[in-house]
Amino acid sequence: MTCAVAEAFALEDLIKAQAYGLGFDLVGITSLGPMETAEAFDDWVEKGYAGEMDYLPRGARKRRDSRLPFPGAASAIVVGLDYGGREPNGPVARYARGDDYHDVMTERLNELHRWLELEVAHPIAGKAYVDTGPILERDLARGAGLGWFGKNTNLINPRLGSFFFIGSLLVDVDLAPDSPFQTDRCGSCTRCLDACPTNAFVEPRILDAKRCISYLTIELKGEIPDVFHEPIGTNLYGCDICQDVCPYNIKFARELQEPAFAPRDAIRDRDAETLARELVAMGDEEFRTAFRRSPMKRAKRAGLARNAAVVLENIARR
Ligand code: B12
Ligand code: SF4
Ligand code: SF4
Repeated sequence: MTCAVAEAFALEDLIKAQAYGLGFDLVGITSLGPMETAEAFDDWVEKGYAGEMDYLPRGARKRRDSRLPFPGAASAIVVGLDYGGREPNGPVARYARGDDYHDVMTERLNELHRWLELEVAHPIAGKAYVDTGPILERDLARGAGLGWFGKNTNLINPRLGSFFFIGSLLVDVDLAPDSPFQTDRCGSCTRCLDACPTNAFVEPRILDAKRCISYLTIELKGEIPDVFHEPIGTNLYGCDICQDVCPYNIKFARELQEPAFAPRDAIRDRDAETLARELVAMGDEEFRTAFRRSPMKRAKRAGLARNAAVVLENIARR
């Protein structure tokens, strides 16, 4: 766009307008460089809190400095996409009920990239990341002004809560950065720490992932240790408890707007018992069809059947 109206606005404003137009709920810009929380990340890995997620220490060098994942990049356009915190609680965490957010957001960030090239009328080297590279995304998003690190470790926006995904477009253009989000708005609240059924928080903002239901039901490859069976309750895939109790979500969580994240047929309107029984009985082909483009594929059929068995054990115990 080279009309007089566009010339009256800074490129950063046009980028944000375009990103909102593409459906993102939050947009900010940050310069790339050494990450503020690099040391916290190293400590976390060193203490063994990453469990079996070997890709985290493997990418540590790049995670420490956001200029490294995409050499030549100078700025990040960081976006947030809401996934409907007002949706009812259920056996599958809200983030995983519809299409895979990696695909949905990467497509849109690529569209933003193409638009930017047209806008400046020359090629721009850049790459979209949505949990698809060695980036400390919450740190990047805080740097772009999107929110603060809650005691439950989630990035919280004061007007949206925390039920949003983070994505970024790294570009080789020096854009004027937004101010980082400076304040900690958790105050003396400890609701999330108190509500976690597996006591996964070692201290505020430090999560031992090995104890987190999200890790146990999604990332862990082997058997779930017995000690966690009962606390898992009816959480079949992921967990939203430490977000559900957060006052910022209670007040600001939104109705689901993004059709791509609407629950797919295979899980819609199922209580935990029905869904668990259906998953245990599912064959390979049926599983592939039911969970095509779903984040739930990550746990594979065997992982979901393992989780379902734990949930059924808990229901039988009632
Ligand atoms: C590994 C991982 C997990 C692991 C570990 C989570 C964790 N808290 O570390 C598991 C499998 C448990 C997990 C679970 C979930 N995840 Co996850 N996960 C990631 C991933 C791939 C890396 C996170 C990471 O680097 N962890 C290492 C620790 C050290 O970092 P951190 O917890 O993010 O903490 C940062 C800050 O809190 C701060 N910090 C740490 N210590 C301290 C101490 C002080 C004093 C201060 C001030 C700051 C501070 O620095 C850290 C590094 O930047 C990111 C994507 C990405 N590439 O970043 C998604 C990501 C963090 N996950 C996400 C989501 C949605 C979830 C779940 C909600 C899914 C669910 N419903 O089941 C849960 C939430 C559980 C929770 N309370 O965090 C979103 C979070 C969006 C948001 N608004 O925050 C992300 C950003 C993916 C995305 N692109 O949207 N996840
Ligand atoms: S996601 Fe669930 S298990 Fe994990 S820290 Fe939050 S409340 Fe605890
Ligand atoms: S529940 Fe309270 S302490 Fe936890 S993240 Fe929300 S405001 Fe912060």
